[in-house]
Amino acid sequence: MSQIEIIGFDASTYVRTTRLFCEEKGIAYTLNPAHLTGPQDLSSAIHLAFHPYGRIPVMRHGDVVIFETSAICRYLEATFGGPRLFPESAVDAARAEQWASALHCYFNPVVVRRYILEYAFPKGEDGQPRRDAIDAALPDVRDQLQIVNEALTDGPYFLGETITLVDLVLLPMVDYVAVMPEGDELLAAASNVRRFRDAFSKRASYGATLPERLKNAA
Ligand SMILES: N[C@@H](CCC(=O)N[C@@H](CS)C(=O)NCC(=O)O)C(=O)O
Repeated sequence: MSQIEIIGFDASTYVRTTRLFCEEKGIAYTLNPAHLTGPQDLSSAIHLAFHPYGRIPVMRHGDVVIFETSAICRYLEATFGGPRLFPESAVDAARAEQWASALHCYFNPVVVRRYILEYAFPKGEDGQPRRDAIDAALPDVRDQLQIVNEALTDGPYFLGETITLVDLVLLPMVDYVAVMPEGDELLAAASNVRRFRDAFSKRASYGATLPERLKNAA
């Protein structure tokens, strides 16, 4: 049977979620940037044939091509063995999906798009991060972290001791927050989020998926 290919860059938070999923379940995969040499290739015809919205990750398994992180993980869960990462009980399954959806729709646009990407891809005239954009984002970043901090009260993970997909969605974003110039201060004010990251960082899947960019920052 053909191997799982994850198409995307290792720096991408959502690509890391799918890699974490494979690692946690013991699924062999390759990270294959293939036709992707840089962000500009996301709008190439070849990539749009895989992902009509020009995003990553995409998963290829033989003839099966899936885009969108949750859909990829659902396919992997249904196709392979290993520990369950989608909870079984109705309440836990709904809770995990509720938080995953909130992270995609509310947390990511603020914390990744308005804050982390401002540092990662500076848009200032002098090639520097735009200080006014970062300062405008920071109160909203703090609010988002507080909401998740509250959800992690029992912790260390969203559903307690057992890891599920939603934790794999959060970890890559929090890992970038930690290395931002304001990271220490932000996580000091969100101690459950810091505990979550500390617990996750002890898992083998964490080191196996650490982006080059974060290896250099550590
Ligand atoms: N809803 C998508 C989000 C994917 C996404 O936004 N990926 C980012 C990388 S982490 C991306 O492709 N960014 C490129 C862009 O926005 O042009 C999913 O769950 O896979």
